[in-house]
Amino acid sequence: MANSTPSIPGAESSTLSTEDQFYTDIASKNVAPLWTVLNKMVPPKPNPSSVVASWPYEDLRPVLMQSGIMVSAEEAERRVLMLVNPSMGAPYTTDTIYAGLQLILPGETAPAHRHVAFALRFIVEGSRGFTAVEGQKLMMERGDVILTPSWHWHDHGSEGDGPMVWLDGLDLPVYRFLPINFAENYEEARYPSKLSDNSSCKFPWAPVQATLDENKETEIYARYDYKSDEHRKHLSKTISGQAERVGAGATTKKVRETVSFVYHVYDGEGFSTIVTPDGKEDKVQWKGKDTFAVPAWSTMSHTCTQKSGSAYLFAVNDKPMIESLGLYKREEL
Ligand code: GTQ
Repeated sequence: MANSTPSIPGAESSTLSTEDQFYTDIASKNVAPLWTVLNKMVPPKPNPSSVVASWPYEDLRPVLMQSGIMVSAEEAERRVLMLVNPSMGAPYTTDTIYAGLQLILPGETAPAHRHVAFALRFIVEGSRGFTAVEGQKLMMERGDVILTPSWHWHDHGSEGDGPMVWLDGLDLPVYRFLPINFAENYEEARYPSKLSDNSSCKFPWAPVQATLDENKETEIYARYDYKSDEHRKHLSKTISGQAERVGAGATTKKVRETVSFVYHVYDGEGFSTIVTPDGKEDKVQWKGKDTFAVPAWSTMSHTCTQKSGSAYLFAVNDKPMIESLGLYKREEL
Protein backbone atom coordinates (compact mmCIF):
# COMPACT_ATOMS: atom_id res chain seq x y z
CA MET A 1 0.00 0.00 0.00
CA ALA A 2 1.41 3.36 -1.00
CA ASN A 3 2.61 5.70 1.74
CA SER A 4 1.08 8.67 0.00
CA THR A 5 -2.45 7.30 0.44
CA PRO A 6 -4.62 10.10 1.79
CA SER A 7 -6.08 9.38 5.17
CA ILE A 8 -9.27 7.37 4.87
CA PRO A 9 -11.74 7.55 7.73
CA GLY A 10 -11.83 4.14 9.37
CA ALA A 11 -8.51 2.96 7.89
CA GLU A 12 -6.63 4.10 11.03
CA SER A 13 -8.39 1.48 13.10
CA SER A 14 -7.11 -1.25 10.77
CA THR A 15 -4.55 -3.43 12.45
CA LEU A 16 -2.98 -4.38 9.13
CA SER A 17 0.64 -3.43 8.84
CA THR A 18 2.24 -5.13 5.87
CA GLU A 19 1.00 -5.84 2.40
CA ASP A 20 1.43 -9.60 2.92
CA GLN A 21 -0.62 -9.41 6.04
CA PHE A 22 -3.27 -7.45 4.17
CA TYR A 23 -3.66 -10.20 1.58
CA THR A 24 -3.70 -12.94 4.22
CA ASP A 25 -6.16 -11.17 6.47
CA ILE A 26 -8.69 -10.24 3.84
CA ALA A 27 -8.89 -13.87 2.66
CA SER A 28 -10.32 -14.76 6.07
CA LYS A 29 -13.08 -12.22 5.47
CA ASN A 30 -14.07 -14.01 2.24
CA VAL A 31 -12.95 -11.21 -0.03
CA ALA A 32 -10.18 -11.08 -2.62
CA PRO A 33 -8.50 -8.23 -4.48
CA LEU A 34 -9.71 -7.89 -8.06
CA TRP A 35 -6.59 -5.99 -9.09
CA THR A 36 -4.36 -9.06 -8.94
CA VAL A 37 -6.60 -11.06 -11.27
CA LEU A 38 -8.31 -8.45 -13.42
CA ASN A 39 -6.64 -9.70 -16.59
CA LYS A 40 -7.97 -13.17 -15.98
CA MET A 41 -11.48 -11.99 -15.11
CA VAL A 42 -11.69 -9.57 -18.01
CA PRO A 43 -9.15 -10.89 -20.51
CA PRO A 44 -8.06 -9.11 -23.67
CA LYS A 45 -9.45 -11.95 -25.83
CA PRO A 46 -11.72 -14.98 -25.39
CA ASN A 47 -9.99 -17.74 -23.43
CA PRO A 48 -11.71 -21.10 -23.76
CA SER A 49 -10.48 -23.85 -21.44
CA SER A 50 -10.96 -26.56 -24.04
CA VAL A 51 -8.30 -27.38 -26.63
CA VAL A 52 -8.46 -28.71 -30.16
CA ALA A 53 -8.91 -32.47 -29.95
CA SER A 54 -9.74 -35.19 -32.44
CA TRP A 55 -11.21 -38.68 -32.27
CA PRO A 56 -10.39 -40.66 -35.41
CA TYR A 57 -13.10 -43.28 -35.89
CA GLU A 58 -10.63 -46.04 -36.73
CA ASP A 59 -9.16 -45.63 -33.21
CA LEU A 60 -12.53 -45.48 -31.48
CA ARG A 61 -14.59 -48.08 -33.28
CA PRO A 62 -12.68 -51.11 -31.88
CA VAL A 63 -13.06 -49.92 -28.26
CA LEU A 64 -16.69 -49.00 -28.84
CA MET A 65 -17.33 -52.54 -30.15
CA GLN A 66 -15.44 -53.93 -27.16
CA SER A 67 -17.76 -51.98 -24.87
CA GLY A 68 -20.57 -53.85 -26.62
CA ILE A 69 -19.15 -57.12 -25.31
CA MET A 70 -18.48 -55.75 -21.81
CA VAL A 71 -21.84 -54.20 -21.06
CA SER A 72 -25.35 -54.43 -22.50
CA ALA A 73 -27.34 -51.32 -23.41
CA GLU A 74 -29.89 -52.30 -20.75
CA GLU A 75 -27.19 -52.51 -18.05
CA ALA A 76 -25.39 -49.39 -19.17
CA GLU A 77 -28.67 -47.51 -19.72
CA ARG A 78 -26.74 -45.54 -22.34
CA ARG A 79 -23.69 -47.32 -23.77
CA VAL A 80 -21.65 -44.29 -24.66
CA LEU A 81 -17.98 -43.44 -24.94
CA MET A 82 -17.80 -39.80 -23.98
CA LEU A 83 -15.51 -37.63 -26.10
CA VAL A 84 -13.49 -35.98 -23.36
CA ASN A 85 -11.61 -32.77 -24.00
CA PRO A 86 -8.12 -33.52 -22.62
CA SER A 87 -7.80 -30.15 -20.91
CA MET A 88 -11.19 -30.30 -19.19
CA GLY A 89 -12.47 -33.82 -18.46
CA ALA A 90 -16.09 -35.00 -18.84
CA PRO A 91 -18.69 -33.73 -19.64
CA TYR A 92 -16.70 -31.26 -21.72
CA THR A 93 -16.01 -31.93 -25.39
CA THR A 94 -15.79 -28.17 -25.77
CA ASP A 95 -16.44 -25.63 -22.99
CA THR A 96 -20.17 -25.75 -23.76
CA ILE A 97 -20.85 -28.94 -25.73
CA TYR A 98 -20.83 -32.57 -24.65
CA ALA A 99 -20.49 -35.28 -27.29
CA GLY A 100 -20.27 -39.05 -27.14
CA LEU A 101 -20.47 -42.10 -29.39
CA GLN A 102 -23.38 -44.36 -28.53
CA LEU A 103 -23.65 -48.01 -29.53
CA ILE A 104 -26.79 -50.13 -29.82
CA LEU A 105 -26.61 -53.75 -30.93
CA PRO A 106 -29.40 -55.65 -32.68
CA GLY A 107 -32.35 -56.33 -30.40
CA GLU A 108 -31.11 -54.12 -27.55
CA THR A 109 -33.04 -51.37 -25.79
CA ALA A 110 -31.61 -48.28 -24.13
CA PRO A 111 -34.47 -47.83 -21.64
CA ALA A 112 -36.89 -44.90 -21.75
CA HIS A 113 -36.05 -41.82 -19.73
CA ARG A 114 -36.43 -38.08 -19.93
CA HIS A 115 -34.19 -35.29 -18.75
CA VAL A 116 -33.86 -31.54 -18.75
CA ALA A 117 -30.82 -31.65 -21.04
CA PHE A 118 -31.41 -31.36 -24.79
CA ALA A 119 -29.87 -33.97 -27.08
CA LEU A 120 -29.33 -34.25 -30.80
CA ARG A 121 -27.91 -37.31 -32.54
CA PHE A 122 -26.05 -37.66 -35.81
CA ILE A 123 -26.19 -41.22 -37.13
CA VAL A 124 -22.70 -42.53 -37.90
CA GLU A 125 -23.26 -46.10 -39.03
CA GLY A 126 -25.82 -48.87 -39.11
CA SER A 127 -29.33 -49.26 -40.32
CA ARG A 128 -32.82 -49.82 -38.88
CA GLY A 129 -32.01 -48.41 -35.49
CA PHE A 130 -34.64 -46.22 -33.91
CA THR A 131 -35.19 -43.54 -31.32
CA ALA A 132 -38.68 -43.23 -29.90
CA VAL A 133 -39.44 -39.63 -28.85
CA GLU A 134 -42.66 -39.05 -26.87
CA GLY A 135 -44.47 -41.88 -28.65
CA GLN A 136 -43.04 -41.29 -32.14
CA LYS A 137 -40.77 -44.06 -33.31
CA LEU A 138 -38.18 -42.58 -35.67
CA MET A 139 -36.10 -44.94 -37.77
CA MET A 140 -32.46 -43.85 -38.02
CA GLU A 141 -30.15 -44.12 -41.01
CA ARG A 142 -26.64 -42.78 -41.59
CA GLY A 143 -26.53 -38.99 -41.70
CA ASP A 144 -29.92 -38.44 -40.05
CA VAL A 145 -30.21 -35.91 -37.23
CA ILE A 146 -32.62 -36.92 -34.47
CA LEU A 147 -33.66 -34.56 -31.67
CA THR A 148 -34.73 -35.47 -28.17
CA PRO A 149 -35.91 -32.14 -26.76
CA SER A 150 -35.82 -31.27 -23.08
CA TRP A 151 -38.12 -33.39 -20.91
CA HIS A 152 -39.28 -35.64 -23.79
CA TRP A 153 -39.44 -39.38 -23.08
CA HIS A 154 -37.01 -41.27 -25.26
CA ASP A 155 -35.66 -44.76 -25.73
CA HIS A 156 -33.37 -46.26 -28.36
CA GLY A 157 -33.38 -49.65 -30.03
CA SER A 158 -32.41 -51.50 -33.15
CA GLU A 159 -34.21 -53.79 -35.56
CA GLY A 160 -31.15 -53.99 -37.79
CA ASP A 161 -28.63 -56.79 -37.98
CA GLY A 162 -25.44 -54.84 -37.33
CA PRO A 163 -24.21 -52.30 -34.79
CA MET A 164 -25.87 -48.86 -34.75
CA VAL A 165 -23.53 -46.02 -33.82
CA TRP A 166 -24.38 -42.38 -33.46
CA LEU A 167 -22.85 -39.19 -32.17
CA ASP A 168 -24.72 -37.73 -29.20
CA GLY A 169 -24.56 -33.95 -28.81
CA LEU A 170 -25.91 -32.61 -25.52
CA ASP A 171 -25.85 -29.31 -23.66
CA LEU A 172 -24.57 -31.01 -20.47
CA PRO A 173 -21.82 -28.44 -19.72
CA VAL A 174 -24.53 -25.79 -19.31
CA TYR A 175 -25.74 -27.62 -16.21
CA ARG A 176 -22.39 -27.15 -14.51
CA PHE A 177 -23.41 -23.55 -13.87
CA LEU A 178 -27.18 -24.06 -14.05
CA PRO A 179 -27.37 -27.14 -11.81
CA ILE A 180 -30.93 -28.00 -12.74
CA ASN A 181 -30.54 -31.01 -15.00
CA PHE A 182 -32.27 -34.11 -13.74
CA ALA A 183 -33.76 -37.28 -15.17
CA GLU A 184 -36.68 -39.64 -14.65
CA ASN A 185 -36.84 -43.25 -15.72
CA TYR A 186 -40.04 -44.52 -17.32
CA GLU A 187 -41.71 -47.44 -15.55
CA GLU A 188 -41.14 -49.73 -18.57
CA ALA A 189 -38.07 -50.15 -20.77
CA ARG A 190 -39.99 -48.72 -23.75
CA TYR A 191 -42.27 -45.74 -23.82
CA PRO A 192 -45.27 -46.77 -26.01
CA SER A 193 -44.64 -45.52 -29.54
CA LYS A 194 -45.92 -45.62 -33.13
CA LEU A 195 -43.81 -45.53 -36.26
CA SER A 196 -43.62 -41.97 -37.55
CA ASP A 197 -42.27 -40.93 -40.91
CA ASN A 198 -42.63 -37.21 -40.68
CA SER A 199 -41.56 -35.85 -37.33
CA SER A 200 -40.25 -32.44 -36.34
CA CYS A 201 -37.59 -34.40 -34.43
CA LYS A 202 -36.05 -36.05 -37.51
CA PHE A 203 -33.90 -34.43 -40.21
CA PRO A 204 -32.84 -36.92 -42.90
CA TRP A 205 -29.50 -36.35 -44.59
CA ALA A 206 -30.59 -36.41 -48.26
CA PRO A 207 -32.38 -33.00 -48.34
CA VAL A 208 -29.49 -31.43 -46.40
CA GLN A 209 -26.96 -32.67 -48.95
CA ALA A 210 -29.24 -31.60 -51.82
CA THR A 211 -29.26 -28.06 -50.39
CA LEU A 212 -25.46 -28.07 -49.94
CA ASP A 213 -25.08 -29.27 -53.54
CA GLU A 214 -27.34 -26.60 -55.10
CA ASN A 215 -24.49 -24.46 -56.45
CA LYS A 216 -21.88 -27.17 -56.55
CA GLU A 217 -20.61 -26.20 -60.01
CA THR A 218 -19.87 -22.59 -59.08
CA GLU A 219 -19.28 -22.50 -55.31
CA ILE A 220 -16.47 -24.34 -53.55
CA TYR A 221 -18.23 -24.06 -50.18
CA ALA A 222 -21.74 -24.23 -48.78
CA ARG A 223 -23.12 -24.16 -45.27
CA TYR A 224 -26.53 -25.28 -44.07
CA ASP A 225 -27.93 -24.40 -40.64
CA TYR A 226 -30.51 -26.84 -39.31
CA LYS A 227 -33.70 -25.16 -38.16
CA SER A 228 -36.47 -26.63 -36.05
CA ASP A 229 -40.16 -25.85 -36.33
CA GLU A 230 -40.32 -24.99 -32.67
CA HIS A 231 -37.26 -22.77 -32.27
CA ARG A 232 -37.38 -21.60 -35.92
CA LYS A 233 -33.78 -20.44 -36.04
CA HIS A 234 -32.08 -23.33 -34.31
CA LEU A 235 -32.66 -26.90 -33.21
CA SER A 236 -32.91 -25.87 -29.56
CA LYS A 237 -32.28 -22.90 -27.30
CA THR A 238 -28.82 -24.18 -26.33
CA ILE A 239 -27.11 -26.18 -29.06
CA SER A 240 -27.81 -26.67 -32.74
CA GLY A 241 -26.43 -28.32 -35.87
CA GLN A 242 -24.90 -27.27 -39.16
CA ALA A 243 -23.63 -29.06 -42.27
CA GLU A 244 -20.94 -27.92 -44.68
CA ARG A 245 -19.71 -28.90 -48.13
CA VAL A 246 -16.12 -28.30 -49.20
CA GLY A 247 -15.33 -28.90 -52.88
CA ALA A 248 -12.44 -31.09 -54.09
CA GLY A 249 -9.09 -29.37 -53.61
CA ALA A 250 -10.68 -26.29 -52.03
CA THR A 251 -9.76 -24.41 -48.87
CA THR A 252 -12.45 -22.35 -47.15
CA LYS A 253 -12.01 -18.80 -45.87
CA LYS A 254 -10.47 -18.32 -42.43
CA VAL A 255 -13.32 -17.51 -40.08
CA ARG A 256 -13.68 -17.14 -36.34
CA GLU A 257 -16.89 -17.05 -34.34
CA THR A 258 -17.64 -16.74 -30.64
CA VAL A 259 -18.99 -20.27 -30.96
CA SER A 260 -17.49 -23.70 -30.28
CA PHE A 261 -18.03 -26.77 -32.43
CA VAL A 262 -17.92 -30.53 -32.35
CA TYR A 263 -17.31 -31.51 -35.98
CA HIS A 264 -18.14 -34.88 -37.44
CA VAL A 265 -17.13 -35.90 -40.94
CA TYR A 266 -20.09 -37.34 -42.83
CA ASP A 267 -17.96 -38.16 -45.86
CA GLY A 268 -14.71 -37.13 -47.48
CA GLU A 269 -11.10 -36.43 -46.70
CA GLY A 270 -9.12 -33.36 -45.76
CA PHE A 271 -7.89 -31.30 -42.86
CA SER A 272 -8.87 -28.27 -40.83
CA THR A 273 -6.42 -25.58 -39.82
CA ILE A 274 -7.39 -24.24 -36.42
CA VAL A 275 -5.70 -21.41 -34.51
CA THR A 276 -7.05 -21.09 -30.97
CA PRO A 277 -7.33 -17.61 -29.38
CA ASP A 278 -4.01 -18.15 -27.56
CA GLY A 279 -2.27 -18.38 -30.95
CA LYS A 280 -1.66 -22.15 -30.99
CA GLU A 281 -2.05 -23.67 -34.46
CA ASP A 282 -3.39 -27.19 -35.01
CA LYS A 283 -3.92 -29.09 -38.20
CA VAL A 284 -6.54 -31.80 -37.78
CA GLN A 285 -6.43 -34.45 -40.51
CA TRP A 286 -9.82 -36.06 -41.03
CA LYS A 287 -11.78 -38.56 -43.03
CA GLY A 288 -15.26 -40.09 -42.95
CA LYS A 289 -16.73 -40.66 -39.43
CA ASP A 290 -13.95 -38.79 -37.57
CA THR A 291 -14.90 -36.25 -34.90
CA PHE A 292 -12.99 -33.19 -33.67
CA ALA A 293 -13.53 -30.35 -31.20
CA VAL A 294 -12.99 -26.66 -31.95
CA PRO A 295 -12.86 -24.15 -29.06
CA ALA A 296 -14.70 -20.82 -29.35
CA TRP A 297 -13.05 -17.94 -31.23
CA SER A 298 -10.65 -20.22 -33.06
CA THR A 299 -9.71 -19.12 -36.55
CA MET A 300 -10.59 -22.06 -38.78
CA SER A 301 -10.51 -23.14 -42.38
CA HIS A 302 -11.26 -26.52 -43.94
CA THR A 303 -9.35 -28.07 -46.83
CA CYS A 304 -10.75 -30.94 -48.88
CA THR A 305 -7.83 -32.97 -50.21
CA GLN A 306 -9.90 -35.11 -52.59
CA LYS A 307 -9.27 -35.07 -56.35
CA SER A 308 -12.98 -35.18 -57.05
CA GLY A 309 -16.31 -34.93 -55.28
CA SER A 310 -16.89 -32.92 -52.10
CA ALA A 311 -16.30 -33.42 -48.40
CA TYR A 312 -19.35 -33.12 -46.14
CA LEU A 313 -19.03 -32.06 -42.52
CA PHE A 314 -21.64 -31.95 -39.79
CA ALA A 315 -21.12 -29.95 -36.60
CA VAL A 316 -22.84 -29.42 -33.29
CA ASN A 317 -22.55 -25.77 -32.26
CA ASP A 318 -23.54 -23.64 -29.26
CA LYS A 319 -24.76 -20.76 -31.42
CA PRO A 320 -28.32 -20.60 -30.01
CA MET A 321 -27.20 -19.75 -26.49
CA ILE A 322 -24.44 -17.42 -27.62
CA GLU A 323 -26.83 -15.56 -29.93
CA SER A 324 -29.66 -15.33 -27.45
CA LEU A 325 -27.27 -13.78 -24.93
CA GLY A 326 -26.28 -11.21 -27.56
CA LEU A 327 -22.68 -12.48 -27.63
CA TYR A 328 -22.36 -13.68 -31.20
CA LYS A 329 -19.43 -12.27 -33.15
CA ARG A 330 -17.94 -13.44 -36.43
CA GLU A 331 -14.83 -12.33 -38.30
CA GLU A 332 -13.39 -13.28 -41.64
CA LEU A 333 -9.61 -13.01 -41.70
O1 GTQ B 1 -29.26 -40.79 -24.86
O2 GTQ B 1 -30.24 -39.90 -23.16
O3 GTQ B 1 -24.53 -39.44 -24.50
O4 GTQ B 1 -28.83 -38.89 -21.25
C1 GTQ B 1 -25.45 -38.72 -22.47
C2 GTQ B 1 -26.53 -38.58 -21.64
C3 GTQ B 1 -26.81 -39.78 -24.11
C4 GTQ B 1 -29.23 -40.14 -23.81
C5 GTQ B 1 -25.59 -39.33 -23.69
C6 GTQ B 1 -27.77 -39.03 -22.06
C7 GTQ B 1 -27.90 -39.64 -23.31
